[in-house]
Amino acid sequence: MSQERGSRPQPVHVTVTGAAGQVGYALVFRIASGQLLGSDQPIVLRMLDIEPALGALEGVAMELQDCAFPLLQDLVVTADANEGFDNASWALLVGAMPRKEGMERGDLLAANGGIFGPQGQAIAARAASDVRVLVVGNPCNTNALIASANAPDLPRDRWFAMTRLDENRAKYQLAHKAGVPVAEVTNLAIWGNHSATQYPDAQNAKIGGKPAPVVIDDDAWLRDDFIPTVQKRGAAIIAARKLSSAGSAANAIVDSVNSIHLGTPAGDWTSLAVASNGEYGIPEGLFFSFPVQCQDGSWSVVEGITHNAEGQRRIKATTDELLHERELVKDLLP
Ligand code: NAX
Repeated sequence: MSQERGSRPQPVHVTVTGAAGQVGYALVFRIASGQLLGSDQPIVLRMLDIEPALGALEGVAMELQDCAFPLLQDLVVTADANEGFDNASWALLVGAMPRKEGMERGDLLAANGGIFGPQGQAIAARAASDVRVLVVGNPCNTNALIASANAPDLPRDRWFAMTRLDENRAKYQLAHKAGVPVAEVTNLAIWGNHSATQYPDAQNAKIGGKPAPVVIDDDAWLRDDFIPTVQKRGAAIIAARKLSSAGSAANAIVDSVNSIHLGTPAGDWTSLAVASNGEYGIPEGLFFSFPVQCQDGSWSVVEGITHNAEGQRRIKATTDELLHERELVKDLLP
């Protein structure tokens, strides 16, 4: 961002779709307070939702005004995607159609394709030239595939789908089991789809710099307890709260952008679903969660990680699921 001598940086436009929803509500205050892009970066917050949600969104806008956030330079409330993404440097695609009773996964994918295709086109047409896009609305990997396919001129390395919440969930489980602070758990990658087939990889994780399986020393727990707990944590939260994760999801969005923007710590990595370039044999173009290192605004998939037979089997299962999802939406990919 350009900065004139002695003046504040130019404001960065951040778009949040589905801003009237529960993740949106947990997210926008954190963005406006400076937690997303830093405490000296003014923000223009562009909140996009559908027409029937605009009344509620006006209420969120009033609350944001009432916080008197020094960094919040301007607020836009709109149901028009072109206006919503205008000049955006960050597009956080949270809004999506929830699965309704009796809806098959294919119907859900198609319904969301109807949202993410046009949003991809609006981003390509209206966003800033440095735009980066994080897709959160589910099924987020395949929604990212659809949106990015509808913005063919935008480099694919600008597109991400979120698996950081799964990573954070996994880190907590390992730290709790080992009886250490969560910050001691590093190098934890989620592989594959943000779904119950994801592979949370404790085998290559570290606790206090040592291999997690050595520290935990309980293979049965890692296989039969840890993996399903992480895979099904979203469902456990719905069962307890009668609502899906919102605060932790918003937190993971902030974490994801922080990692992309500020970089990952030396020797560590984070989990992001990105378009595969064939790494680890994953079919080209699938949005697949990998361990990713970020530095100076660019990123790369960490290469050379090995998996045992069970890890390989799980990675194949999540890849097959993503291939199936791609097949179901192939008519939405121009
Ligand atoms: P809500 O139903 O509370 O909010 C969704 C919002 O999106 C609503 O305000 C709705 O009006 C809006 N919306 C629908 N269609 C839209 C469109 N075409 N343009 C703009 N806005 C639109 O859901 P919430 O709990 O906030 O969850 C949002 C999405 O995040 C869901 O798809 C959910 O499955 C997904 N999640 C993904 C996570 C991840 O780790 N990747 C974790 C959290 C969350 O469950």
